[in-house]
Amino acid sequence: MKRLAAIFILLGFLCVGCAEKSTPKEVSLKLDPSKVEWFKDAKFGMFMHWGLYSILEGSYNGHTMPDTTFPQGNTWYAEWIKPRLEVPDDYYNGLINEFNPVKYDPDSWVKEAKNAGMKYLVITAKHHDGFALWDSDVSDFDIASTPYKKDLLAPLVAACKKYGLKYGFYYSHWQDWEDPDGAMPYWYPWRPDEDFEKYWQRKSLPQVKELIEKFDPDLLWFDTWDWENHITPERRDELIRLVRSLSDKCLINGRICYSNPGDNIDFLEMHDNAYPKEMLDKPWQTPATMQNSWAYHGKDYNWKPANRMLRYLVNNTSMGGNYLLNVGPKADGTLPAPAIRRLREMGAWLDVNGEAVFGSSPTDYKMPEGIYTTQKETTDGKNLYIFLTSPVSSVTVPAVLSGKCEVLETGQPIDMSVIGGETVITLPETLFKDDSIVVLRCH
Ligand code: JFZ
Repeated sequence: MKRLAAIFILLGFLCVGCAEKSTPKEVSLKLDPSKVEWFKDAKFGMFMHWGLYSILEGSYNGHTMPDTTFPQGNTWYAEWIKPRLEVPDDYYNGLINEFNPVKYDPDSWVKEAKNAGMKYLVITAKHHDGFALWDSDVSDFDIASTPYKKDLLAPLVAACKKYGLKYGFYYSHWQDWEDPDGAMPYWYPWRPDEDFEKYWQRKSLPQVKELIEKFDPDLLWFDTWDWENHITPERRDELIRLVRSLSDKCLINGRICYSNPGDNIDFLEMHDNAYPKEMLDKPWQTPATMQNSWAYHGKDYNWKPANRMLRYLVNNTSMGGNYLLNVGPKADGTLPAPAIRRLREMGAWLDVNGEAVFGSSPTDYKMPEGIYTTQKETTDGKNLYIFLTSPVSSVTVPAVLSGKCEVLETGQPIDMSVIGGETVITLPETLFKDDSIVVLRCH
């Protein structure tokens, strides 16, 4: 009898233990909608892929990605080098002894982002390889185990605060190639669900908790895709509940469970480099690369021109979405020169045209290909902004505009005439002096 009582008491204690460990059930899975406003106004953010893979720069043992001599090698994504170019575990995980970003200067990173017009920054706190950029209490596969030793996230967060940028973390909650129970790419044996559960409870959830408690992020960027995966609606909600219980502001993206994000996420994440041609019923963003690869790839020369990236930004703005543009820093902590030049070009354009982008909202005008519109209430009334991405001789707006029209950059007056219920704007040929996007402000 005594023994039975003792067992009951013990069970009681265990239960209290589990209640403490798991998160309170009564917490709402929905975030206060006002907390998403900054995101909707932000339009432009910086994504950063940085980790052990940055050391390899897309090449290993004489092979460079993409390399079709490997069955799974046909991709540019340098952060995927380990499974794709079949880098042995020991070699790859041993890179932890080499990662030493002595030139890391987060102040200069955030300054570049700020000058480019970006309003938030999202960095890979942990990518699929399992390596944590902060000093994690949960796993030793982290920055503290490198020669550099020092946490990389706290100084970045401080710089974001200094320059007024919101900040968030990419956290690979599903794939983890270092943890013995983490999910692996689809061509590996399927990780049994009960094993995955161990990783989930031992590393994934605790590291998310750690990230929120240590750094108080504005956003968490989770990643799954269309393959069969371990993130069931139950696990998805368990993770959402954890985030909500620890933060009343942290946004969660739709890729937490790509094919079934549910109603409690805060914004949708498009496919990589995918630009919707229509409005969506939730806030959204496109994660986009500057090279083909996310992580810095030394032989990926496919740098997109700044002007094209501005077009993507404008497309998304006109559809109510954001553009999260990626920069892959080098392993030494510096930003690649081609990335810096593009950021500065984009920033220079936004310096004079940002009024038409930031804080604007979409219109419901259907415009011809290559012409985009936004609108905004300003002190002198409601402005319509028209983005011309290539030379045209006239634009017809399906509305009556009674005020004036001018080129936003120069103030050059532009002729408008109302015909029927429409307004025809006539553009001089001399307007298109180079291939940059011309913005008109009309009201
Ligand atoms: C994922 C990662 O695997 C990749 O390394 C990078 O971090 C990127 C931002 O996200 O890649 C994906 C995710 C989803 C799809 C494609 C690539 N998808 O749904 O097609």
